Amino acid sequence: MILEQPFVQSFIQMGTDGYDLGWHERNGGNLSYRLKPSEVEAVKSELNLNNPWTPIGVQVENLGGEYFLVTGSGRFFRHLSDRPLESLGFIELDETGTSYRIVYGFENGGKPTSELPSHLMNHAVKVAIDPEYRIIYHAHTTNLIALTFVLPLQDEVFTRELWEMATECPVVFPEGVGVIGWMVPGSIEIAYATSNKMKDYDLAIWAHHGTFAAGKDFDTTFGLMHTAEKAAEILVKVLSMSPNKAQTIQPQDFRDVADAFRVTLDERFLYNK
Ligand code: 2HA
Ligand code: ZN
Repeated sequence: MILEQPFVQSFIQMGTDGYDLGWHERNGGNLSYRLKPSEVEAVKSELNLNNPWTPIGVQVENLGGEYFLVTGSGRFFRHLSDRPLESLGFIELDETGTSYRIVYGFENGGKPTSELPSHLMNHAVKVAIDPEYRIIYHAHTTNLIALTFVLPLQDEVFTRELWEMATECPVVFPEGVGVIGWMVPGSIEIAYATSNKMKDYDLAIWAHHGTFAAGKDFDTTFGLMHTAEKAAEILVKVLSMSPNKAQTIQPQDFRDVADAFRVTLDERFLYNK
């Protein structure tokens, strides 16, 4: 039974955890997972391979023939665990990476997330960097969104401010975070802009909307989103108390953390204020 597969259970658990943290009001957010070949084999006999192909709107050549588990358009994360067959489904991409077809789930007239172009383009960029990447997660992270109204929408500023809020941040996301200005969600343009940031980062913030995280397994991808959002929550509290910090982590402190934890931090984030 497909729903009993461990990766499906982990997918549902991750979405439910995000819902419990308040990141998925109504139909907000979406999640996609690229199956391993062994997982495709394990579910293949239960798939329906007769549905029509639908254009994706973008070409993801290096994902041709891959299978994805995806949340449904207009569906609620709140119902991932009690109505999984309506809330999620599997898609297969054609060999050219231009079309997909539904092979399981999305019951009662469902279809994949409206952000499918962003998800697939992000997967395409990440697979080209490292084939171990499997997960793209979009959440309406309250505090990261709040910060897009008050901080300059620059990768350097968001990265540095989040790093300063928790010592573990530069260890958890040493490559930093990308930020893009407001754009129409679900569009091809936002898919290109997001995947462009994914060339450099595992986190991309959409101004006044939410956050994308990329990762290799469910725990680290969720943990990445959680860590960045927690840092943003601290920053919102700090800014609510005072526009100025009385003390903070300094550029040389970050270099010392980088040495101790053997990570590389780009000097462009360690500017003097
Ligand atoms: O699925 O989050 O960005 C609803 C959204 C669109
Ligand atoms: Zn969204």
